[in-house]
Amino acid sequence: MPKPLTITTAISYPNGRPHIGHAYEAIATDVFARAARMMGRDVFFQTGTDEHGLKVAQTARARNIDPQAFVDEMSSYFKQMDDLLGISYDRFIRTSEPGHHGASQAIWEAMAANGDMYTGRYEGWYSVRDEAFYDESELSDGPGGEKLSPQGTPVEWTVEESWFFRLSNYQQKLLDHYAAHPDFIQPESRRNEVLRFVEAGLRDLSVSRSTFNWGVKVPGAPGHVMYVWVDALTNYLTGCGYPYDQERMDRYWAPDGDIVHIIGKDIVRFHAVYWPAFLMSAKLPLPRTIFGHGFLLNRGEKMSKSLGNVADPNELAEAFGVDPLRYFLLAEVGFGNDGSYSAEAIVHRTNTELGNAFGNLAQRTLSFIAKNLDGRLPTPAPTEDDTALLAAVREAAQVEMPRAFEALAPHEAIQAWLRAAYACNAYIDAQAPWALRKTDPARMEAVLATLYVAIAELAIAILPVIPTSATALLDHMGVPPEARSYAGLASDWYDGLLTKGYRIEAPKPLFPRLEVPAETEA
Ligand code: ME8
Repeated sequence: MPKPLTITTAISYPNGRPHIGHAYEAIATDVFARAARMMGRDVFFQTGTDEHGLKVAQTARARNIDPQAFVDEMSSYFKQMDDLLGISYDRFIRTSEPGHHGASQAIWEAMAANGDMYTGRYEGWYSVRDEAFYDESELSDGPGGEKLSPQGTPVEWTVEESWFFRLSNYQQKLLDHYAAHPDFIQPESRRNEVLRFVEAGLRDLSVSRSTFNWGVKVPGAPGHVMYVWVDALTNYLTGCGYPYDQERMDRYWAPDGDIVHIIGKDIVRFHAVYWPAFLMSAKLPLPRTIFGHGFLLNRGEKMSKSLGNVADPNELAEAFGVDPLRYFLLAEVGFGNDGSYSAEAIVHRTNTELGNAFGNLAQRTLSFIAKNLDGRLPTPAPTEDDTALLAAVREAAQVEMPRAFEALAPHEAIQAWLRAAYACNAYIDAQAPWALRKTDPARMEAVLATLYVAIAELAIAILPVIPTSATALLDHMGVPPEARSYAGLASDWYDGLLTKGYRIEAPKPLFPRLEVPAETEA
């Protein structure tokens, strides 16, 4: 049996509405979770909202709302977005849940028991927008001479009583871990950044705040709440049962477990430096991989609220459809790189790839079977051309695609899928079944049966990316649920894919042609 997989997104700050970057991360992680389930794995997929900290507290105060009431409302927009986009999370966690407070206090106490916590006075730079402390040497000067963080956000000089975590004790242990586990930080560029940062030396980390109270209380230290990243990172453990449910921990957070965090490139330091140090200190297992994906830019410009170009994922899904949006985001951008999106690019890719290369292929083939074979699938004697096509499709659908999803390379999976779809198009043009109808009906049957199998396999293999449309197609084709996995396909080309006695009818178009909405035209 393959190991269980624990896979997570970052948890989002609910201080504003979700944007396309949040949607991108949720969709990519959902695709990995769905693909792993189709490989027969026991998957725990968690996402949620990161509700404490100064940023959320300040936004609530500015709106004159109690922080809890504020996050109750804002968190619901993230959950709604996930549900709209078909995100198959097993748990949507909110860090204001009481169980999460308990888990954060438990890891704090475990770190304290290890001798890693002490009190002191913090004096230094803090960015509320990043919820991050920065060293003077990391800052740059803004246009007005103000200090800016490496992310370009404003920083303020902060002085307060605080608890510290002995991060400096973990420098060598972290470097050893990175060396022994080359896959721990991905992609390579992110790994190099982290190595440089840790090699330069680690200072102890301020891990509590005493000037506001919107957070998890530090055990035994009245007036202190935890630095938001301590409780935020602990969300991953909370969902796995820590510290109350050891059986669940053994299943989803085991010492040799397969734990993957999918996050954006701006928060790799927290996940690849602080988090493993906290876990080592608390004597808990480490994740296998931290993957820092790239940023999505609106036509190449960084999105920000002040630029007024934060695309609402709900609006994009409504304009173009959920599956085209999911497909576009993963096909367009090599996972790990930055990418940009525009209405024109979404429309173009949907029409050419989903519509022409795959949708029309399915439409033509199934209509032909409905019309000329009375909806029945024959069991033909395949020729070399047929087996060559099916071998190519099967290699893509059953070998390359699951392998690429496992390697967190969804764009490679989609490329393999598209190559196979183009091979099917070349095959249908070369075999010309419409001409065979009169000249060689037996051969026509073989061609149609071959195409049926190829399309079914391609629809199964792309299920993680476009679950709604691929499911609709498979239902229409009469492909039984047990065949819809990377493991469960029939060994014989023509057997097992069609439910016995099922009659195929002409389908409706799978991917209606999209137009660029008028207001976004240049
Ligand atoms: O960082 N493109 O929350 P967040 C792609 N609460 N991804 C983007 C993006 C963009 N334009 N903008 C943001 C936080 N992201 C913390 C995480 S985890 C224990 C705590 C990604 O709401 C970002 O990199 O600012 C992060 O992975 C996620 O969206 C949530 O960002």
